[in-house]
Amino acid sequence: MTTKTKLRDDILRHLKYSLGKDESHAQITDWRLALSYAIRDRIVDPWFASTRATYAQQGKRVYYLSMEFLIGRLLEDAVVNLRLLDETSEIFDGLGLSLDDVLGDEPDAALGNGGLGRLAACFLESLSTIGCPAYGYGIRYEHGLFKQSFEDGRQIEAPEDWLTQTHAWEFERPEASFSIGFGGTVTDLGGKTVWTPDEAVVAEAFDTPIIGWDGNWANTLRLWAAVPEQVFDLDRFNAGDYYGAAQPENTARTISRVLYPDDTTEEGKRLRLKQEFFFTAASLRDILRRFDSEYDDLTLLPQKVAIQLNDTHPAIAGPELVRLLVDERGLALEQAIEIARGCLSYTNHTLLPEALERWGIELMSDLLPRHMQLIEAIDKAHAAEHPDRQVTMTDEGDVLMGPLAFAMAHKVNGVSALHTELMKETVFAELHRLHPDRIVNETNGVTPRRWVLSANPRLSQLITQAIGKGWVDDLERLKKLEPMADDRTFRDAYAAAKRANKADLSNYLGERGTDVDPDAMFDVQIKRIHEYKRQHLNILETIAHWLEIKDNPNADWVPRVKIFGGKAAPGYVFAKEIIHLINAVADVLNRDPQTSQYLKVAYPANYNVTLAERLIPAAELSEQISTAGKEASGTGNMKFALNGALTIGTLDGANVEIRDLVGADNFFLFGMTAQEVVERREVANHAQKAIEADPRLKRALDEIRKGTFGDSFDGIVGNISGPDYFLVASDFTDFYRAQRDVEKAYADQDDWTRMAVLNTARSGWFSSDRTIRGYMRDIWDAQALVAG
Ligand code: 73E
Repeated sequence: MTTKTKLRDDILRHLKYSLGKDESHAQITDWRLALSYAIRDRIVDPWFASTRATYAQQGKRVYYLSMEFLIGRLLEDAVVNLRLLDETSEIFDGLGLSLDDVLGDEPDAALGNGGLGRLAACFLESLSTIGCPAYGYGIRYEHGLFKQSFEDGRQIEAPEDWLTQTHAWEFERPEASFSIGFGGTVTDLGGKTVWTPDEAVVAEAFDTPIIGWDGNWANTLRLWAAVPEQVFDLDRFNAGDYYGAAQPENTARTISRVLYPDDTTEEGKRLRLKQEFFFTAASLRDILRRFDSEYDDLTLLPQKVAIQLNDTHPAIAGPELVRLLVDERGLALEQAIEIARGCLSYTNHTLLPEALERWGIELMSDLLPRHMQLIEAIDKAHAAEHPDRQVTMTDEGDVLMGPLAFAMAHKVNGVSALHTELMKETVFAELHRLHPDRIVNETNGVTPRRWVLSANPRLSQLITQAIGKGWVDDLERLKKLEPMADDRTFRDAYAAAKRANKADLSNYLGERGTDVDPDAMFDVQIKRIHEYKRQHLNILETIAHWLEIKDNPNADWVPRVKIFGGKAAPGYVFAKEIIHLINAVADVLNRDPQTSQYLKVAYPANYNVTLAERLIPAAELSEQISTAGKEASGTGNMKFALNGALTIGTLDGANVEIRDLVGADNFFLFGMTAQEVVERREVANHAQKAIEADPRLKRALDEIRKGTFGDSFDGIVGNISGPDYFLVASDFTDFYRAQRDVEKAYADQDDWTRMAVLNTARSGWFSSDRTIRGYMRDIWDAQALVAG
């Protein structure tokens, strides 16, 4: 039987016997589930084989602890990685259905906010592709990131409810559950410290297999759901207190109810700390249980277990692991700290002060009294080793999670070369002086399976025709495309693929109310809305350019569509005003008969992984315009470069490395450097000076102020004209200049394509496979295995 016939039979069998549906009555969801089960069947064997190989070879396991896994849809990934896409597509053609519709029916699991969560998802896929034994550990949120819509141009949030739609990926593991305690008291029982919590919830495991490229290896994403120890309070029910009877259930479930919708801002919420401890403690218990099943010598732990902390969100792992080793296993404190540090390492993702976690000592003592004692003990031990130190793990009544994570990790990494250097110079300067070998850099990456092969099939086909299939798991082979930048036939084919992707996107945008010309330049800024990312700089430049077109509507303007996508944290007032302004500008410009043929603004709502997969392959210009020193890395920037969009950007995060690799001639640089940014802030009235020096900027601000876009947007205009911490005014003039350079370059379409080809050819280094190999070598000391 051929692969295709067998798969088809399996789909039909699942439709009938797993879903109980007759072909003639099957809905799209039934087909999606039938396909999912048939695909899942093909993952289970390699999954088991991977586990067996890890046990048989006593391999070191990597545990990636993360509050967020922005995995998106999984079915297409699985079909692609099993190399069954063509067969699957033909099967559904034969059934009179479109595979795109079937794949599109899957809920997009938005268990993350942005880059940090998406990075975790790319890492899981690369770990499986490489064959590194690994587990992702996180929270099974009932509600992921909120759904965004616009009303009168303003963001409206609605709850996300992916779990109400059936999906086939998770296996419930009621046998793998742990009771996690909070609060209570600590007592000394004859030299033995005992923590007696006064509240407990059960962490129940749900496993999702993550299959790597070519289907050889699969790792597990284990997400914890919070369930009550006692489902129901029968006494209260019998006493007539029907609502009260359900209270234990509610209190427990609240912990895994919803993802915190903040990206790079931290909210000091008790529930957040509970979530962090909940999943960290459950994961550590699970890790030790697995270790105990194989070894009986705790000093082997660092040789067999690597635990990566994705930012400080799981940093309570330090004290908790020490507690398990000291209080429950009887080790001495110093030895416990050493063993824990041998296992733990910490990734820092941001230097923004508002995102550096700190928890009130009072809250910590109340919720985790034993951990508070151990944090003080860890701090004291560190002080004893470094008598001249200034840093402390507590400050002004708070526990500082960054220094704590640093002290408890054997390696601490930044996510781009620039960010790692800034870590050494600023936030961790003193800790770096005390531990000069601890900080390492691991520049982020993205998985080419999702972000090129499946998101951009046209480009992928072209690449494979040109250089063979090997690039998919050896992305630096894209280098072989370099000479083809000078090959006319290849360039034409490359441009045709881009043009077709743009046509698809313009249909999509058209269906959502914004008609755009597929021959215009597609200029895209997609990411969380944040002042440091400066969407307001982009829209301000758009207004200035619009005014310039209006002055001279008959000139030969390069048509452009400015596309925005992104959500604002619900409590972030300034970011929400930026959203409102973008929509208000879109409203005016798109209806302007003089200019709309040259300049339009599109802002599709509810930006998520699925929408990113549509936008990136169609993009020609990638906006990476953060204030230098503020964007730790960025990963969208890498996806764009791989898909042949040219970057307009500052020297920030991984933009620096992108520019180094693709070449300065193929990158539109503007703006101040991180150093210049610091100096500029010292200049008195820097914003006013910049505005007075640039009449275009002044005019754009006046245009907003006078109400052309409905509202007067006092927050934005006032900020840019006043404190302007993110230096929108000071970077405006150079940004405007760089945008005109972009237009000049775009006017020569063929040369533009040449530059785009070079971007693709030279971006192979940004594969997350390369990043993971770096972590394995520099941080985890982990080896890849082969499943039998
Ligand atoms: O530059 C990005 C980076 O590419 C950075 O802002 C982001 O992480 C990406 C992956 O390394 C990030 N997210 C957060 N901090 N940095 C964060 C902070 C608090 C809550 C949720 C996310």
